[in-house]
Amino acid sequence: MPHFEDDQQGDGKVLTKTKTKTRLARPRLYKVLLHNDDFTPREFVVMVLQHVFHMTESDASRLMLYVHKNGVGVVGLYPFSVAETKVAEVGSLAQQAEVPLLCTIEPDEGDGKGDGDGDGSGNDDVN
Ligand code: TYC
Repeated sequence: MPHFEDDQQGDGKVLTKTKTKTRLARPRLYKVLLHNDDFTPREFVVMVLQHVFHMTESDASRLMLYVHKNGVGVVGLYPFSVAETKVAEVGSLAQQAEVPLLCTIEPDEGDGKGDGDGDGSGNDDVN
């Protein structure tokens, strides 16, 4: 039974409002990794990074040298479909040029703080 004071219109009817919160989960991101090899020319790697990932020549050269030294490096973080397309583009350029340049995808496990479920709770628990 509604309380007397809830009848703000004085017509015997009580209005109730329902608020619905809709939160979208943060889209999962994927790392695009570039792998070193002993055969692909440095200039070719730089050209691919500029063409496929829209890097400047100096950023592309820096990343190419990092991968050359360390064996692998992260080119960028992308939603899955974008990451997949870029990896395919690199693969197709490498195949045309007959070089073994390898690019792969790996899920971004994020900052280690969780919250991949997008609820702002700081964990990935199912609510
Ligand atoms: N290591 C190659 C060379 O010395 C250059 C290279 C760099 C190849 C980065 C692949 O992802 C790569 N010619």
